[in-house]
Amino acid sequence: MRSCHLLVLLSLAAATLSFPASTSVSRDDEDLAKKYLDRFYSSTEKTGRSFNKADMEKVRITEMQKFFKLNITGVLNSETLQMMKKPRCGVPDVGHYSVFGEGLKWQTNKLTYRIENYTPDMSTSEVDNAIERALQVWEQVTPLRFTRINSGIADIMISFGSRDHGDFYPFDGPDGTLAHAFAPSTGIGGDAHFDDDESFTFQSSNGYVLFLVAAHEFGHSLGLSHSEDPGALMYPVYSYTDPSRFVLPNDDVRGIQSLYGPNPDVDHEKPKPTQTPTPSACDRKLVLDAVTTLRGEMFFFKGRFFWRNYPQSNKAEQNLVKNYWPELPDNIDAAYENEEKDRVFIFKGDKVWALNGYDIETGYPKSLSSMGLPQNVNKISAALYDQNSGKSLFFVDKYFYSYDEARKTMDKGYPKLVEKGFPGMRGPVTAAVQKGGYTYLYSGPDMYEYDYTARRQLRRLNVNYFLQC
Ligand SMILES: [Ca+2]
Ligand SMILES: [Ca+2]
Ligand SMILES: [Ca+2]
Ligand SMILES: [Zn+2]
Ligand SMILES: [Zn+2]
Repeated sequence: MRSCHLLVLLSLAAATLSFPASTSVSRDDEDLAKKYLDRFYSSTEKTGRSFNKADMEKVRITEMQKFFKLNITGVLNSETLQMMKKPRCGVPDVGHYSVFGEGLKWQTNKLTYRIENYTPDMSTSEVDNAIERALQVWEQVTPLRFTRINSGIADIMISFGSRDHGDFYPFDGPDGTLAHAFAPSTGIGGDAHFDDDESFTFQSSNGYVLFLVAAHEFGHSLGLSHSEDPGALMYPVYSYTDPSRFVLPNDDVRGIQSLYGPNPDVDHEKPKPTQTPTPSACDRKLVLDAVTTLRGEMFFFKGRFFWRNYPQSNKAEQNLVKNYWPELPDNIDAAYENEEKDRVFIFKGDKVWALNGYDIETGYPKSLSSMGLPQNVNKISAALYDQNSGKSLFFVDKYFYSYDEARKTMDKGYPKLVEKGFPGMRGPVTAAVQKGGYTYLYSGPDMYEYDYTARRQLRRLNVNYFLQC
């Protein structure tokens, strides 16, 4: 099965899983896990040794945890289930088709496509435009050229259908499989099918952006398999990006060019827009946007990405902000957790969002002044909650404010120079967090450990300290 499905189970995930607490596994979740492993990790069965059933499950779960860089336990825990419930594509990650194989590519650079029918969700011109731009994504970086035909058999036949639609891979109604596509070959090879029980949109995040789904599917149509890079278009999990600002990530460019080579017609004089590369947790020069705890874990934000760090894990898990919280902006300014209220606050510009696990509290985003900050502060650079004193500290470059959560008032005498509260801290504070009773202030790629109550600097560390690099 060289097909691609985007499983959409986000609402389900939010409804049934507390985040990120470990829970016992329900019967429904076990069924879901079995189906997931059968579909995406079936090939592990072909290993030479004979395993009993329980061992087999363990091997497949381990394979999946490896692919997604989860904590490798070999058991179905809530973290693994949570990943299984994310919207994703259906091409197996480990399987006969995880690598489409040597030479599984088109033998010509001139390909035809045909749009056989339309979805009622969008106007025909919107569908035409979305499909054309999705193909251009690949055309721009390769010698491939696509010509549209309106009758007869094209290399890439594009259609909308629901349930049984003429191949062996029926769609599943709303909120399951979104689309699938077949790797290059004659006949059904290259074809892309979209589940018309989904709601496709031109650019709204309320529904599935046809352009984004199609661009991913056409990657399969051209011979690409899945990428483990969460920033890649070919990552198995769907996420929203503004289609008008879409730039093909480097990982996908490398992938497609390994099959077809670069675009010979590209104007080398003209600077090309490039996607910011997926950040590395081990980059010694990394400057984090924000750091916070969340129910015992640590979250590190950088651009479109964040890392998540568990007490018992040995590697920080990287993901897209949009995969967890589709409504949150990228490139946030600051974040902190108020453990008593079980809320995480996320800041960008003059807005603040309150998170309750996966969910964004209703009524948010609110303005910064709702946190007690003065009207003239229109952006903060870092924030933390001091458990000892019950104060929230808001950093605005070299100054900080102290907000009394109990009395709901800003403490008198603020803003103060950061150096007054944190002796030895001279640069601007770019991120901050409190962990295990210690306060950590980041200034660019440097990090300083403080005992805030004693107003004492304890250690100078680096940005990677908590990132399990
Ligand atoms: Ca075909
Ligand atoms: Ca579906
Ligand atoms: Ca920041
Ligand atoms: Zn896919
Ligand atoms: Zn199909």
